[in-house]
Amino acid sequence: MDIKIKTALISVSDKTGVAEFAKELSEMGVRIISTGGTAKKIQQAGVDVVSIDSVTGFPEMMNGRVKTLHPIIHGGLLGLRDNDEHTAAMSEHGIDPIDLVCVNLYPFEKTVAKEDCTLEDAIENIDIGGPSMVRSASKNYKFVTVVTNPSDYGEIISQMKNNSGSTNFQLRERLAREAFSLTAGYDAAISKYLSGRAEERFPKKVSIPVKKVKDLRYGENPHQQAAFYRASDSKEVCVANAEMIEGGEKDISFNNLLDANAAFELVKEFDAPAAVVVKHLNPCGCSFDDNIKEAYRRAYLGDVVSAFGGIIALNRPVDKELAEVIMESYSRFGKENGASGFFAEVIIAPDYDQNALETIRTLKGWGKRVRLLKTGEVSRDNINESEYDVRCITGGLLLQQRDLIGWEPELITCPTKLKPTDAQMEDLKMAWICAKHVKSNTITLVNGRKLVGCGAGQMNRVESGLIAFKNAGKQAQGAALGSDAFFPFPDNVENAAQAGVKCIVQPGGSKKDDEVIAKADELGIAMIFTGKRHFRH
Ligand code: 93A
Repeated sequence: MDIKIKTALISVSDKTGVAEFAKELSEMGVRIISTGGTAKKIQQAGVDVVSIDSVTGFPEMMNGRVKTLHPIIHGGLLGLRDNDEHTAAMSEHGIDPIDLVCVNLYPFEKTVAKEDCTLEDAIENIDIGGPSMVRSASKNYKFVTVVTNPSDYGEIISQMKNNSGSTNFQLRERLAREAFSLTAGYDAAISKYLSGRAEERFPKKVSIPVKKVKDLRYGENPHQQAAFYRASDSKEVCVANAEMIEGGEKDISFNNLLDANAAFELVKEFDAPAAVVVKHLNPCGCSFDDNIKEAYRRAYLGDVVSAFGGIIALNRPVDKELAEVIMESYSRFGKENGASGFFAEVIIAPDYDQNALETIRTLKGWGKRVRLLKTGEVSRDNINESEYDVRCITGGLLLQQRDLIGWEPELITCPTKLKPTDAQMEDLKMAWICAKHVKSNTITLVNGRKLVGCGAGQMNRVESGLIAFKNAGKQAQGAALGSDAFFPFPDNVENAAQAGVKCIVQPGGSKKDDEVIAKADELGIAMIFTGKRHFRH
């Protein structure tokens, strides 16, 4: 079927030959609608043009992001001329048919090929309106001619000239085929570019700027030499950037730095005053409270045996009173609670006042041995998200983004019949945050804002649970349980119920979730799913 071209819409980025094409069309009596830059170019050649905004009744807006995206345009392209309903809709809404679309797209590939191309440049060069018109016209090629390549202008004009201003079906079909292949290639280029950017996060060559701080006494063991380097562009409030204000009798060690980092990264998660005691990279004590002294006292009492020789992290400055409470755990209340003795290797806190320092120094015994690290005010605003988490394997390095995700209330679901109470929810949140900072497999137990049990680094999750329950003893009664990854079987739920656990937080997503949920329902446990896991290998 031949279709006479009465109205043409021209909107091109590559303006090669467009003025001549428009002139020829115009001379055959075709009405030409056009967008900003194209209209200007055509007008300069002395050809009459109708501006797109006078057709749509809307100005081109948002820096040109919206210019042709309008039902007046897409109705004119998509409406079937031989369908009564379509033609009725067109006349009802004042939509004139558009018989020819001449479009070429924003030069996305050329833009991203430039060396200095920014993400913003690339995004702005994703053409939306152009491909939309091309696709609308191509879908309706029975009636509409779509031109996407200046090399086709000549053939179209000559066919129209020889055919009373019409194009034939065969030509329109070929042009539509080419047009769909153009938009498919265009989208593929965008997708490829964006995937390439994902790869760029981990470039082929890595250079992480670091500055040597000092040689360390030794590494993990006395027969290993070691040194401490600081990432020179890191502004984060963290152990690496902390100031050692009291060195103890021996300088801070490789293991002290690792443990201090583990302790401080956990205490940083809390907005409320919080205290953490870490041993061998895992927290054995953690608590928060309106009052930092109470938070410390409860953190310490979570596991007085493991706290011996631990690392204490606080997210509030240490004053004399807090220093006294810490000292008391060495003497009176530590002993009252079953500790045979106590000392801490490191205390890490935002600051220490003069009286606190004197209190710590005057204590015979570990007061002289403890290393004090001062970090400055704890803030999560300056966490450097682009920083890598670097791990070593023999002969290589592994890089990953840091695990900066914490508690995400919008992702939480509760599949059990019982729902956690507000108080349980608070403990579940803490159990979850603590689990994130424990070596996998992890089971944490929190009761009344206090970490009371922790099973870390076991080769199966059941064993981690059993350790946590044993750790907690009576404190497991009514506790909230956190698991860093899903339960593959219901066995952990059974053991938890036996220990007195009343609520559970875990990612969910196991093949056997149904069985796990059924077990929790049977045993009267409220369980929530976080939808994300926190492996820490
Ligand atoms: O930014 S867009 O995606 N939004 C639109 O509504 C739109 N309509 C046409 N880009 C749009 N276009 C594109 O503008 C065409 O595909 C063409 O590449 C270009 C022509 O703009 P001008 O005539 O102002 O030079």
